[in-house]
Amino acid sequence: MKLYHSDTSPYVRKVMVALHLAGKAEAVDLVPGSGTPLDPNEGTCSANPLGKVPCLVTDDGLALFDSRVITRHLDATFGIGLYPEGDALWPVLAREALAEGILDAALLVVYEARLRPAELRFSPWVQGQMSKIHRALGVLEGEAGRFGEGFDAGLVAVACALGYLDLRFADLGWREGRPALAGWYEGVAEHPALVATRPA
Ligand SMILES: N[C@@H](CCC(=O)N[C@@H](CS)C(=O)NCC(=O)O)C(=O)O
Repeated sequence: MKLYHSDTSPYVRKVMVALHLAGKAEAVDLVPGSGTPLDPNEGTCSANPLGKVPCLVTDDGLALFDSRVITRHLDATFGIGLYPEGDALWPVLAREALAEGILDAALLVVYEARLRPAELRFSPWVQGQMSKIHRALGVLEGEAGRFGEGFDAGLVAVACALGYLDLRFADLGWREGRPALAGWYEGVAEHPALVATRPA
């Protein structure tokens, strides 16, 4: 397996967490694949026309993206248990999508600041993205008391989203007014799979 990778991508981190949980982190070749819409990575584009990491190329040469497709593939291949059977699947997928939405909004804000020329920036649009993040965090705060000890794909995604907020939005203070979510994250952040994938 080959994984187009970036050390700081929270989407890649979800995949790496799944690989660690599967005990397969060593079975994958990590290929540096960072790029942006303005400066796409050639290697990543050769496997994923969207030019985004993560992209997993299986031993059979199948290129898989995006992160949710990859984690699902890893779960099916290695029996990690991230995606439950039956009706229990839907809340997990919904939470995974919610966390992904936090990441999508956060990444757009990061790109806006890094890539868009200052004179073209539109702050209400950025505020709209930040509002998405706050609303989603509010929902997660209401649910965090029921997260429990284990991991599923939704909780892996939430942990990676919160880790990304710590990395790129340290001033946001997402823990303020969200004690249940903060308490859950404090414990889960010490899980070996999260420690091993913590962005430098
Ligand atoms: N929905 C995708 C998002 C992946 C994504 O946006 N990755 C970023 C790095 S954090 C990227 O490669 N961006 C390059 C680009 O947008 O051109 C997934 O879940 O894998």
